[in-house]
Amino acid sequence: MQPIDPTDEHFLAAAGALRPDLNRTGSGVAGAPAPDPDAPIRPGSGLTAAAAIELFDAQLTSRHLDLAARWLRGQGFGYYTISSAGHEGNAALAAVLRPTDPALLHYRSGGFYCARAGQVLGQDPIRDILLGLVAAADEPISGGRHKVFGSQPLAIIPQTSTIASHLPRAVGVAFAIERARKLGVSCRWPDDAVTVASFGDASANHSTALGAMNAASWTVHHGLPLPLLLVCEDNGFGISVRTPPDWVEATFRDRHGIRYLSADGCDLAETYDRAVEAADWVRAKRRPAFLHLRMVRLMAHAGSDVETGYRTGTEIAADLARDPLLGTAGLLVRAGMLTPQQVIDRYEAVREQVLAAARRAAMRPRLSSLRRIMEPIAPSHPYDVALAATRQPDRDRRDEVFGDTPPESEGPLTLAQSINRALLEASARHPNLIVFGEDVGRKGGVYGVTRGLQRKLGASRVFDTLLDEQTVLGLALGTAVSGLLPVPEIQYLAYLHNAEDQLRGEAATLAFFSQGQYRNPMVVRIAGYGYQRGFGGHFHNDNAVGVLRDIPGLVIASPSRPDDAAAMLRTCLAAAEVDGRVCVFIEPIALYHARDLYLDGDGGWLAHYPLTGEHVPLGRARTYGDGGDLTIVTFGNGVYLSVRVCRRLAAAGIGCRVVDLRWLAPLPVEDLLREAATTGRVLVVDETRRSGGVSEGVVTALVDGGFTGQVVRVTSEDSFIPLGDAANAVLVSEEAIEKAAMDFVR
Ligand SMILES: Cc1ncc(C[n+]2csc(CCOP(=O)(O)OP(=O)(O)O)c2C)c(N)n1
Ligand SMILES: [Mg+2]
Repeated sequence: MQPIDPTDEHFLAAAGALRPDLNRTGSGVAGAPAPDPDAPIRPGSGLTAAAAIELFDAQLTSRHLDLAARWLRGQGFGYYTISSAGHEGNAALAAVLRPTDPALLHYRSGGFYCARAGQVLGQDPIRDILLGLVAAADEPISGGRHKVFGSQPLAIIPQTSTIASHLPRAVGVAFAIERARKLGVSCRWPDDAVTVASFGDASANHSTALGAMNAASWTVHHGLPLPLLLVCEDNGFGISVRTPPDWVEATFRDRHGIRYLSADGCDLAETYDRAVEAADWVRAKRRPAFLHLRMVRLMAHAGSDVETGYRTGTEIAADLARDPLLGTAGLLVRAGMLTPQQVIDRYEAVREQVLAAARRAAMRPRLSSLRRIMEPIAPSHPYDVALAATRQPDRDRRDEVFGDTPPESEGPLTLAQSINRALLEASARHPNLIVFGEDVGRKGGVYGVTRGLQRKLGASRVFDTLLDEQTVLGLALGTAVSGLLPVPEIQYLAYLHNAEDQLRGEAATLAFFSQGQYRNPMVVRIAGYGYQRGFGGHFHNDNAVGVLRDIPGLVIASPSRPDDAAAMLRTCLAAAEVDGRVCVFIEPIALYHARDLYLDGDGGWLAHYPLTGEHVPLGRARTYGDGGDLTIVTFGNGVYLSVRVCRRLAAAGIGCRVVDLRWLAPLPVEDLLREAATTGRVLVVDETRRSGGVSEGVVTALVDGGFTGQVVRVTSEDSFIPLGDAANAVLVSEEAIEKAAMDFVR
């Protein structure tokens, strides 16, 4: 076969020119004794000749997979051409780790993947990677949904394309290994595992990467263990943008609490030795290290990238001369393990093997059925969820946390109290549950919702994080995929947005891109919505949920009443446990401490704690009243406002019913259509926005469901929330609801 890329051509020419080191024993010269496979590949290195040969094969395989990717693309079969060429030194990283060490990898990890696959029986990395390149339906990790390095048997958690977005999760995974052991609950990874996370030099600048490293430093500073090996694969470029040669070292050499090591990533023996040092240190000390590997990027950024537009020919030639495959071939030839011809023969044999497999892969069926494509997004087993939600909590643990006053015996509770008790109860039902966020520990939350939890459950289960929502969610992602059941808190809805990709891009997609082989069950509690009396302004009254509503598979719970809140929290935790669902639980701040409904002292917004056997099925609404003139459809604060308005409407002779949606996703369509049909008139009361708010979904569901009556909506305005009383001008008011209802019915 003719070489198909300059990298290919260069390797063949340069490998043929390699020469053995005549000063070394067994130097491959005819008649010399055969070299000892257990001897170091180079004096002073811990890498044996035998191991070097194995890693060379992994490197060759990776390279030919990259060449095959270009061939497949050219033939119209392949969809992906970002290569690992120049980064194959990461095979050494796999060699120094265990195949049970969780890995979150850079997209140039072909060498690592092939080397790790060689450590586990029954793996066929050539087939699996090729199936990924052609998006075949039987590709084992994503089933043709995405080209990723991921594998369940190889403990490689697949990554998204968003650079650095896996690093907060990596911190969470490392944290989980130690925390699960401390709590005595089971973990997906062995007790002494090391988490490895790799990324590029340009990615290292991303705030997500820096946030994760900061979180690692913070963790160490607090004396907590964090077995995390960060690996920066520095090829000096982020597509066309240069990273100065000394930037990564200057920036990361002295990170507080993170040990820095570096190596020439094109030299397999040096990479191996430094990686052994780093991995052994992390494993033994349970502290993070940063391994900086200087590499080259061959075959450009991707197949479509013409690098001559931003690099000189001399530079490109200098990188080719540093080809890590050539480096390893040189080690092997110099040690007398292979002759130059044997190197070339081996290279060509792997080419043939990979190309033959590529031809087979190209013929594999692709994903075509919609049902199959979407299957992993929102698994739903309502019966099992109901069982899990209503399962008796461990009695001893429950007694321990509640003492003499179980919540059923407490008398009516506020929303905040009810959620508080539900979290305590959940700790007894789910021994792997952990609660964390900014201020949730000592202070018990800005609004007291988690008050007393840390004292009762201990600081290992209920703890404060540093002030970084990306880290809060990353901890949830990493602990969840490791087997814990995280309940992170985002202090205000407005502050979700700076970390939102961790939910949208990472949490919500994991099951989709791994066919459920990796899941990150969690319940993210978010204090939200407007009408706060104490604390004004937009950011403490943010009412925008559009950004959540369009995330496929995300469960959005929006309790309004105290009893529903506890029961819905049970459901969310059960849906997370049973179906691996990612749930967002939006708590209306303005109702946290509400007690009365119509009159001072009436206690109309308090409720008794639900009995253990009660839960609220996903996507089921609740109706208040049975009036026949008008159906008000609402949620959150809208329930409180609408129920009050209803009483006034009743006095005016208008019979209303108020439907509390309770779930903003999935919407309770069946209940909605039934209640709408009963009156034939629907007034949607939506405290979020007129555009992108919940009401758009409700109206659409009515139309889709064939509702033939009339629909009107009152919503908050498409505005940010101003400070003080001006807020009332943009938020839905009782007056607006009442007027709309009157106009509608009369
Ligand atoms: C958050 C984000 N922004 C932009 C991109 C587009 N992009 C993909 S790779 C890349 C460069 C990454 O460079 P580096 O981290 O050095 O990795 P390398 O490709 O050099 O190995 C960019 C900008 C992305 N994937 N994610
Ligand atoms: Mg780079």
